[in-house]
Amino acid sequence: MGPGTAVGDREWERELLRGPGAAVVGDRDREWLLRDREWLWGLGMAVGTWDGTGNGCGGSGMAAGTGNGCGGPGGAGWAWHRSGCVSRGLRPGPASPRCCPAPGHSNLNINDVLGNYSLTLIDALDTLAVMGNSSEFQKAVKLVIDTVSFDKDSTVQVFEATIRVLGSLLSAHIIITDSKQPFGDMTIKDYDNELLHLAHDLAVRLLPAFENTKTGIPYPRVNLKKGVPPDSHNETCTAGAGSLLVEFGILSRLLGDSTFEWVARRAVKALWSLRSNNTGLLGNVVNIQTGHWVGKQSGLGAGSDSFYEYLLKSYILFGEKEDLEMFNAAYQNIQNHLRRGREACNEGEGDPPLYVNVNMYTGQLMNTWIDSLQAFFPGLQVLIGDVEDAICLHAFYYAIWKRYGALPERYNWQLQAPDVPFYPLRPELVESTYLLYQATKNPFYLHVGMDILQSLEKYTKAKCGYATLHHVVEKTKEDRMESFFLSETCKYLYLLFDEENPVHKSGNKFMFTTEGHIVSVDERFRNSLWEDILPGEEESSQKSKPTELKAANFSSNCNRVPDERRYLLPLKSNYMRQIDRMVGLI
Ligand code: DMJ
Repeated sequence: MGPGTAVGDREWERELLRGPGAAVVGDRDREWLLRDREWLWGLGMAVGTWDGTGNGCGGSGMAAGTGNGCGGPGGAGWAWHRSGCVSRGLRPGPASPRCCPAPGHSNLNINDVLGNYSLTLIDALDTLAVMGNSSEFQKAVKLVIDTVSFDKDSTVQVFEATIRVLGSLLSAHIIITDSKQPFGDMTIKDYDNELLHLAHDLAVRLLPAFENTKTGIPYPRVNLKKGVPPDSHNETCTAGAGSLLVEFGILSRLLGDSTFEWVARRAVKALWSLRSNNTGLLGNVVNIQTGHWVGKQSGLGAGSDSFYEYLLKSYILFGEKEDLEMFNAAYQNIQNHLRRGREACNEGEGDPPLYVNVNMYTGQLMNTWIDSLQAFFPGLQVLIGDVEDAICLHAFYYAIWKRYGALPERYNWQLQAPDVPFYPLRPELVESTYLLYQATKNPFYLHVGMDILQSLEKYTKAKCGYATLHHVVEKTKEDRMESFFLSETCKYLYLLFDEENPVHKSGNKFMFTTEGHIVSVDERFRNSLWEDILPGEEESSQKSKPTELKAANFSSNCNRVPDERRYLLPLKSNYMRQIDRMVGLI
């Protein structure tokens, strides 16, 4: 029987279903899976019970420590709050909660991501709403209002503070003030826009990063009290500097103050103007004063990922035509220079399509690894309707997941081995899985989600939460749970299985920020109140209807996925096997 025939696919599918972790496909299985949402609730409770009244942090997959032995009385989440060691990130082990190092501490990885401003609590707010848990949402919001202050001698990354903190505050504010209340009653008694004020305060503290830079590209770090540290270096990455527009734009439009959107947009345009004349590609590290590319690697992973994502998402939200034009050009250049392998995902000869890292000026291969971060790209492709291509790249990452039960931070496709072996509970593969399921409704993606979920349970579950895998082969753990585990990984997993969720059923249109924060695609974000007062910007503020969204070189959209493909594997079995071979699975 020839590979790729319908019957071949079905056989392979059955084989797949007999394999370990196979549980889904077919209505009965799906029912069972949906019943298992209770388990997901447990996972969701990783963000719940902020007052520490829960019993035992391990029960029902509960994380963030709500019981004894997890960072003091009431568990880590509570202990942070009471001990003055207000949460920066989470330590899922039964040790004391992670405290922020002293200001100026050299451990940048901890210091300037965690920020000493209740990062995990804030980042998880809208996850509670999406899960319909109004009491915990209201409790968490009040805790933020009562305890969080940004008036701190704390040096933070502008990018991380924007996507994790600013984005979450704005998202929660929008949910609270939405007159339709799609997630149930998420209103807060006597709410006086406190979250919006907090967001504003934080953004003002980030603004110094955009001053004294000759290109308009911001400094990567800023001290919340003192501005840009005197010893700041002048190099930043493309994603860090160029993915601020969604949050800054929302803030500007809610406040009617163009400043924030203006600086973020200026940074995007500055980066865009530095693309190579030859390939149209951008590098990954740039000098903010000279505009010279320090990192000439062009790829879709670390240092670049969300730059592309935000070109498209800014357009979806604000309808500014120039954002779509930049995105379309960037997408075309990516296809021309980064994509390797056969032309079509699901037909023809040759290696499976893969997006590699190249020199931005020549388009020549720079290395043979791919980042786990790049697994977001199929999700982005879904948003523009390039579902066919998305299926292939997603399948590649899923094969890596199957091999290790996690995604190594960097995987070397030539050596078929991890180059950087840790897995910090990143969401990108789940995110793409969720979006592909929404686009295709193919139960295969429920199977993938279940597989991911079971691996998380098996390898990363710790006493007080879910732990970073230090090594995906050895399965050793680190006492660290990144805040994006709650804001993204849990949220996308939950939504994947919750078909009735208001996100899917309320009739509202929602978009996810790069940190997974939910924002309604709302007419009010399409009106910039300052248009009249900024003459000469008419061109850039041209609006286009969402229906005009059409990316360059897209080969399909979700309506074009033929019916039979919805019930078979999304990718022909011979191609699936080819990918499995490529990652050393078979
Ligand atoms: C998140 O903070 C965001 O998704 C960001 O865009 C990339 N990295 C992490 C998750 O891996």
